[in-house]
Amino acid sequence: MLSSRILQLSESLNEPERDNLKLLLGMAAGQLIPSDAEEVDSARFEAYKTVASCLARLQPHRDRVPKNGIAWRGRPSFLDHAMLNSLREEATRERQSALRHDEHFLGCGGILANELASSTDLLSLVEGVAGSVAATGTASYIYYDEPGQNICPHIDTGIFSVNALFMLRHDFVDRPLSSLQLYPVDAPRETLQLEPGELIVFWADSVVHARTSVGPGEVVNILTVGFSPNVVDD
Ligand SMILES: O=C(O)CCC(=O)C(=O)O
Ligand SMILES: [Fe+2]
Repeated sequence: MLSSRILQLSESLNEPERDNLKLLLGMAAGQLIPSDAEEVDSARFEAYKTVASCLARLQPHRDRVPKNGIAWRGRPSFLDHAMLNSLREEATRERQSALRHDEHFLGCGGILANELASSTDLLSLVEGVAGSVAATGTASYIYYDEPGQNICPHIDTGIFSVNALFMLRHDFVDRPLSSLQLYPVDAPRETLQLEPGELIVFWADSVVHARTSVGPGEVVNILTVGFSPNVVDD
């Protein structure tokens, strides 16, 4: 099978080469997502499964990743009403300096977001559901506030593997609503509409995911915090 040949090939690569291979597989997987209308046994779906499963199997932490890529979803007990409000206010302030990035705006985490990114509360929640990880300290606000803004299917690459994604604000006038979509290879597609205050912890470097377009009047503000798996207990 092609995927086992690719995995064999990867063993002869050095680390930068392997990272490049993962980048290419991730880009291919993002482009090959079959639409709802396409039959699941289409050639495109087969190609998608090949590249996406190769990529997931190239990750050293592959055995920790659940089939649907989701480690946890819920309202963390440490995130009380006051803290959620303060994060929402900080997100609103940081929106002024956020930069347009493809079809959304990206802002750096402010003081509160950075504190949360290195807090023991969040670290122990993430470690409880995803195993031993190191906080990268990377916290970013993502804003979708112009009609049609979205993120195309992709894999998060680079400095983190586990994404702790907080929904801070979701305002709308009409349905259907924008959602976070996950496209696992061995599990059904996930359509997630997080409530403000909800957190999802997922393996963003192993499962293709996307944000569907916001409609007129719809506003989504997200805070994402990255973690890297420690390899010691793999
Ligand atoms: O908007 C979302 O829910 C997804 C954002 C995303 O792709 C990410 O944080 O890596
Ligand atoms: Fe992402």
